[in-house]
Amino acid sequence: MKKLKLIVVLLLSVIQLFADKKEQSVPVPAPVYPVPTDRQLAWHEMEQYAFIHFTTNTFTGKEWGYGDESPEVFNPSAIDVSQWIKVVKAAGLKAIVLTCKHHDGFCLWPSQYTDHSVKNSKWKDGKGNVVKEVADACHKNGLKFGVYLSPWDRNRKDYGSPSYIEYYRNQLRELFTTYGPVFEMWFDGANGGDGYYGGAREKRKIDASTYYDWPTTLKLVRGMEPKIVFFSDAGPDVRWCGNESGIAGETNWATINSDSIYAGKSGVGKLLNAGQENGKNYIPAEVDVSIRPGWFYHAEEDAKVKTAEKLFEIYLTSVGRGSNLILNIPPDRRGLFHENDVKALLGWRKMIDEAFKTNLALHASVKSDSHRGNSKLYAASNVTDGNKESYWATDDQVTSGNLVIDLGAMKTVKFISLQEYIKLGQRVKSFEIYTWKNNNWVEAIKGTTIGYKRILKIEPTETEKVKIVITSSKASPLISSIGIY
Ligand code: FUL
Repeated sequence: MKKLKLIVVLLLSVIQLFADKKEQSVPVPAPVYPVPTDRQLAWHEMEQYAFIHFTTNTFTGKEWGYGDESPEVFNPSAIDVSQWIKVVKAAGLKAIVLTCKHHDGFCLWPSQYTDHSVKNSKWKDGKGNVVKEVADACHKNGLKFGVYLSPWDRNRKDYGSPSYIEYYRNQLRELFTTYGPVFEMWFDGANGGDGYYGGAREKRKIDASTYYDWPTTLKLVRGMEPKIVFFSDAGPDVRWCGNESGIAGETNWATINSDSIYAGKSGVGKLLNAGQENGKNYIPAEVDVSIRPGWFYHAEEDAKVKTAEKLFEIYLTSVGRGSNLILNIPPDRRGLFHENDVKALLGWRKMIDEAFKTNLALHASVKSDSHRGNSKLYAASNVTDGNKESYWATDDQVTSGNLVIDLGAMKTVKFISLQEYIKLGQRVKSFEIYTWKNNNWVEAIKGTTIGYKRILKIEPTETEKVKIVITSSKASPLISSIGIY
């Protein structure tokens, strides 16, 4: 009897061994190039962070300082960076990108390369340093820190000539060796032409495609900060989404041909917004938008702060479309986030928390019409297992398929989130979502791209089952997660 038991156990183990071998022999899907770099993947996972616009404009009421503002005007009466940090964290934002220098050329740190900085302001008798305060506070409080250093400088006498490029690079050296680590560098493509320029008061035109010699500058910064992501209209790591209203493309490819764009090029808004299905470079879009009409604080806009509801809409058209959201919150003349902004931000956070509190799909049972090599490595259950490294996949050549998620009981569904396993490239070109109603599949919504993340808002629906149909894909679709809320 004992012997028989042993033989059965042995036999079962051998069968299991063969089954495991067979599973492992199913090849991993080949990547669909281009694929994201590790630093882009880490960037995707941040999803949302704060932008902070602060300079002499806050005190002069301008949006674009001419460059002739006296540094003395910069004088916040009650600056408290710890309030910024507290609110940013409470709002669920993961970092702060600070305008260390905007187009007016005024530096928020006492740069050794110019007198046009905090060192000649009244604030703290010229001993203050906003960049240091913000960078230190971010690093101490688990937030990442990012640098915005305007390439266009309306204060500098030599703007437009080669020596200005040296000045700009010196400042980058200064910032990156003193206030790092820096997760993102924001290169603004804006270049309005006219300015003070050391007293010249004229219009200067530069050739944005060549003047800055970006490759050399990026190499310099990358040498100091290897993991940094560079934002500009053209990337190379992260591209502009083509507008400042908080709206990534409904079709949003992270892929684009970067040789057709450069920072400051006009007329490419639509291209940047949608990306290109067959683009040769992986450059996902970042959505920059301000909580107020302007980028800088103006008291007359206190009643025009975006509402929590508007911010929630923006969340859906940015993070919900596979982009990252960089939300600008400009400190006021005290050097504080205004009460109205704080209220809107906290209200917004509450709305996000409530909407996405319970993922009804987590560990729910899922069936697919097929899965890769019949291997459980690629089974449908991977989309609800809460593990971002596992995914459902089809056989090569199978570029459509469906997944049915059984919620186990009637539930009210309002949002559905989808994520592709983008490490192997963005693939899905179109999809449809259905809910089960009166013994029928009823279309709830359809869409085009998914990418890192897609969040769909549907009419609140009572249902027991949800079906996701991938209708077309560049190759075998790889879905790592489905959330139902
Ligand atoms: C634009 C700038 O001109 C605005 O002032 C602001 O900094 C925004 C984020 O980018 O191009």
